[in-house]
Amino acid sequence: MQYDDGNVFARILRREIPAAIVWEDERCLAFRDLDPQAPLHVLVIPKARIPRVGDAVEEQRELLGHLLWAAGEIARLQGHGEAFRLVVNHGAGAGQSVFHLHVHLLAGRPMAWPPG
Ligand code: DGP
Repeated sequence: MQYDDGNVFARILRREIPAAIVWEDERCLAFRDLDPQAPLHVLVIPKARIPRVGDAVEEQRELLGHLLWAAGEIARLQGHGEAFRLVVNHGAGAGQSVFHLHVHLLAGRPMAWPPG
């Protein structure tokens, strides 16, 4: 899939629109979800232009791991290191609405299984 530079997370990365940022490093940015589904709901996004997780190329394998590592660090720093859930939606059919790869970090309430 082609990457669209006008998507809302690209605009957050360019600081064109505000976000409640909780983490930033050389490879990723994390900020609170506008429509939180749990007491802690953070989106971890790469700075690289990747529309969906399945669009990442082989050279970006380490970056994908970095996003998971950062999510775990954020959960711990936010006081939820013992229980959290990570979700990545790939494609509209799976619930993806913003086409810049993002990892949902959810914590602070019981999590049902299977997910909806
Ligand atoms: P998904 O459905 O997996 O593509 O998740 C997109 C998430 O992005 C959704 O939980 C709501 C969130 N979101 C959409 N627009 C904005 C925004 O402008 N700011 C922030 N912080 N979150 C947004």
